[in-house]
Amino acid sequence: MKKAFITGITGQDGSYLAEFLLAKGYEVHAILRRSSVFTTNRIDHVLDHERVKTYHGDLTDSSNLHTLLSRVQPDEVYNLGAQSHVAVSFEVPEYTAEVDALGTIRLLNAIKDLGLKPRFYQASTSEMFGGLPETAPQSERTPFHPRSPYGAAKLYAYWATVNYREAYGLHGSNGILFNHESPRRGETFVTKKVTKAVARIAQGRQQQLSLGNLDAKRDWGYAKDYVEAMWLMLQQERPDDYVIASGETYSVRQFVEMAFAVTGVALDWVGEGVHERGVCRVTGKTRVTVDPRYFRPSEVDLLWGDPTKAREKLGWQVKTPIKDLVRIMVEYDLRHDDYGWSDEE
Ligand code: NDP
Ligand code: GDR
Repeated sequence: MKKAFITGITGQDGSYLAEFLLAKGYEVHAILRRSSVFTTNRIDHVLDHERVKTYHGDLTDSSNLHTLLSRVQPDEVYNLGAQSHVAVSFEVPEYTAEVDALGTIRLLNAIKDLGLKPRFYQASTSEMFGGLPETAPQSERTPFHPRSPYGAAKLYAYWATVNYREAYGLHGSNGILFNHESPRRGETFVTKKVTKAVARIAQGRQQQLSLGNLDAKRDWGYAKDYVEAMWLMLQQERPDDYVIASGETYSVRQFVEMAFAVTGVALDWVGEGVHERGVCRVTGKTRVTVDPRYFRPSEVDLLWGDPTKAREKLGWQVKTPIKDLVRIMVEYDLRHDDYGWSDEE
């Protein structure tokens, strides 16, 4: 039986990956951070599984990682743990680097020092590209230009993984994943914020939705599809780096439109100015407004991935087009208004 070690299991991707690996027959070992509130909503349904073992742990604690890796002796390590919010990284840049950049080197170094030979997955990101329009569509050959402390920290972790591969023969792969969403997406990311608000507006329980930059474009996919790509990378004979994306790009404004369309509520954008452009009326009284509070000091304008290499080498491609993803998210939010997640999607 193969053993996987996961950091970030309580997050969106960690929860889907744990389900995926359990279905493949793996033993799943994972670290949980101590918190004053419960953080296991997304994985409560797998925590009692006989092949799931959790330990208190943190990417900021080298000795903890060393002890756990020595004890578990994993066949595969998936490093998904991170301060993953781009806007927040401008406010806590040092902490973001501590976890996302140095946390990765701590994990890599513990593996090396212990003489372990697991296959290693690093959760790299399209944020490393910076989304300059002239670089789109972005592939594995596109130059990096991070536009946030998060992107810069993730770039360090990307190169650390490449370096341990070249210097010590680590089977380490970077998945350069473009945005991927689901009903389990954190509620401060734009898609979940929109689908939740749209569901509540359609039910007459909310009037206003305040957003930031509606013109930013993202290549959005379904997280459930994307965790398979992580696993596929570690099943290859040779480690490598792969862009994982849908190959399509849409603006935040278009995402809002698609979400309202699921509910049948009509939208009517009004105004021409920077802020006014974002103002729209819904059913006469409800409005989507732009609040500069959500603007970022530097924005990533256009993410549009070219997943050709993943398709050719991993045999991976998107199964869930964006319209289906938006419908899955909105319909879930129409059924569930509580904080938390259900494994029923
Ligand atoms: P989430 O924010 O949903 O989950 C992040 C996870 O990291 C949580 O389990 C969190 O634990 C954990 N974590 C945070 N800080 C630490 C720490 N100091 N030590 C250990 N664990 C920690 O992210 P996603 O699931 O969306 O993303 C997974 C990974 O993929 C992240 O690294 C993210 O940066 C990256 N990524 C995500 C993309 C996306 O579109 N979703 C695209 C590309 C890359 P807790 O619950 O305790 O906070
Ligand atoms: P992103 O995701 O920054 O791409 O990072 P997010 O959903 O936060 O933002 C996407 C785009 O929407 C714009 N936006 C808003 N964003 C948020 N959060 N809230 C708003 O109200 C809002 N209004 C407009 C943003 O400016 C941005 O352009 C995600 C994370 O999962 C990262 O960890 C991951 O690496 C990247 O995706 C790929």
